[in-house]
Amino acid sequence: MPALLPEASERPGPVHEAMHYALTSAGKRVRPVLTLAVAELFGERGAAALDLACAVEMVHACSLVLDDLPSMDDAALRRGRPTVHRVYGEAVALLAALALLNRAYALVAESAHRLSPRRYTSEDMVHHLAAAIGSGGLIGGQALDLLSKPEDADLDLLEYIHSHKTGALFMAAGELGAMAADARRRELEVVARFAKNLGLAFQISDDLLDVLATPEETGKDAGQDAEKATFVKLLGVAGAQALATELLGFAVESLAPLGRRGDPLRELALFVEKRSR
Ligand code: GRG
Repeated sequence: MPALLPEASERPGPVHEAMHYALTSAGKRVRPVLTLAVAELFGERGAAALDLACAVEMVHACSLVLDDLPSMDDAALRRGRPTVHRVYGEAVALLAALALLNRAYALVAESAHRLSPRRYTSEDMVHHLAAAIGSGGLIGGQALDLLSKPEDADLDLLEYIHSHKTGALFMAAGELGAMAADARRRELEVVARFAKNLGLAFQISDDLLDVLATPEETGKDAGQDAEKATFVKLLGVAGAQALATELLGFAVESLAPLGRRGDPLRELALFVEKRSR
């Protein structure tokens, strides 16, 4: 993955260094694994699919750098190390995040061109990612996450926030993998349904870990959601756990049309169910 970025020694050094710092730290890589698992189950195993998966991780890394900024969550710890702005300053962190995002778009276009699936154009793939990130996707979810008061939160608002700020990138990760492998539209829908439920369950488990796990376990500050609307606040720990389990059940059910080919995705759902970081 670092080979897909400009060298840290290349100008502007601090921005490139911060990009490497953000991208190569010890994340779980769930989203790119989803892209690769989906591409592989539909028969695509080449290097271009790997680059596509790296682009998805770049978008995620960008979102984490922005999410941690003082004007957003003001986090000190991420992936077991100081956040990017704590090391490089706010201006460099912002520029590095934007540069990661830009690199991701370029990489999706390049990979799509190399893959050249029959059913999807390179524009389809770039457009798909852009829609997932925009104000109707991650940005929209993040905006309402920051602006909503916990007392205003109901299930509908929380579902909007979670499915946009987290679910949208899970969906794009899965769908891009399917497009890379030239999956049929019907198969793309199966993947989208799986990824939507998986993403929502993943965010609920993230909220649960925020109250139940230590910074040593998660690699990030605990209690970050104290001022926020979360499913844990609305439903309690047991209620949120039950909802996450139900959503993972829906995710796995939606894989039925894939038969045994869906097993790697079933494994991923199990990982989300059991995760402790
Ligand atoms: C322009 C890409 C872009 C985003 C702008 C800041 C923002 C809008 C959105 C933030 C979205 C966000 C950070 C949602 C939280 C998702 C989440 C559960 C993060 C933690 O994911 P893990 O556990 O992290 O997969 P690791 O470190 O393992 O990769």
